Amino acid sequence: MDAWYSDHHQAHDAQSELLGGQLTASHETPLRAERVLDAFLEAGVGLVHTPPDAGLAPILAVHDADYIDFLRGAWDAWRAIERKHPALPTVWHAGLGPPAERPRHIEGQLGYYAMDAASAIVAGTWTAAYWSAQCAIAAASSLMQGAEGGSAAFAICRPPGHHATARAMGGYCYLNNAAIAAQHLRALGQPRVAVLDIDYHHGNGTQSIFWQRDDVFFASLHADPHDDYPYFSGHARERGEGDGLGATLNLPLPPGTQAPEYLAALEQALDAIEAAGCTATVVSLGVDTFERDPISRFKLREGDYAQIGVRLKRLPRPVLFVFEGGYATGEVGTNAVGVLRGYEAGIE
Ligand code: SP5
Ligand code: ZN
Repeated sequence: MDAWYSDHHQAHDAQSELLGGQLTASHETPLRAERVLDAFLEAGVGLVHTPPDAGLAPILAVHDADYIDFLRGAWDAWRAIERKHPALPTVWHAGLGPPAERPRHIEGQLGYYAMDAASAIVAGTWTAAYWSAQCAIAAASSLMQGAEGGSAAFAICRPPGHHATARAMGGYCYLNNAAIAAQHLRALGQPRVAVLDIDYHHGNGTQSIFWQRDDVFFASLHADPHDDYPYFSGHARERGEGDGLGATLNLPLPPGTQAPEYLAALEQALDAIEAAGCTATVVSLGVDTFERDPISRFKLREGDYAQIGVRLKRLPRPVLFVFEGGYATGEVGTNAVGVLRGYEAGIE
């Protein structure tokens, strides 16, 4: 399988995040994507392509236009009042009535369009997020053209995407690369697309984007939201609404989860995707389930990632892998590529 990668991601280095009451160095660093690229090349999985510019249309098919305008202009507005630090929100509506109205001041806008104080905007954030999404779009297109060949592709996206909703950033995410790819596969003719999210954190953004839709089936394995970020979604009782009722499946798992329980839950998700009659799959591939991940609490080991990959051969093809989280910089590349290698070995 081939991969899509853009070095524009380097323009986004958020520097700080608010974690545990402290402004600390961001865990989401440029080094992560470089490690994944290196591991992909070293393993000889396939070729690496630079995405062409498919423009804003596939992004606007998922995200609200006012949110995109905000992302594009936020740094300049922030720089006009604050010259030293990355832009981070400090105030939120928090569901207090009356309904929120977009404030004029950038400080208010940051809170209006953000779900946490861990996702800073710096000078290169928009450029990096835009090209991260373009990697996902190009990889999806390639699967429909049969061009760069094969029934699987890997988008080395950075910044990640699965926490971003149609109109909010958070969890280091600005544009929802996986949702944009799934929507793009729909636009290119796939009747029903599965999104399987195996990042440690619940893909709250992806879930919310497809919550009321039947044409994209969302299944996620993640830390129980009682115990970890994003806290406000990912419970097993959340199954979608309206036309989307039954097209969302959440499999929350406890802190300390190891491979046997993890793989059992994965089989459940794969059974549900099989039953849903999907014709293509997007995998939100986070490897922050790793035992030495600095912000997570599952206990998967290096060898487990190939085991995950082998099981994913049951997914409806074509399959697009979209890189999400994973913060143990020493192992993030080999773990992510471990899934791809297991997958390729598992395909007959
Ligand atoms: C894409 C992705 O994986 N985003 C994750 C964002 C998580 N941010 C909040 C993490 C809170 C962790 N709290 C436990 C700290 C342990 N020292
Ligand atoms: Zn994560």
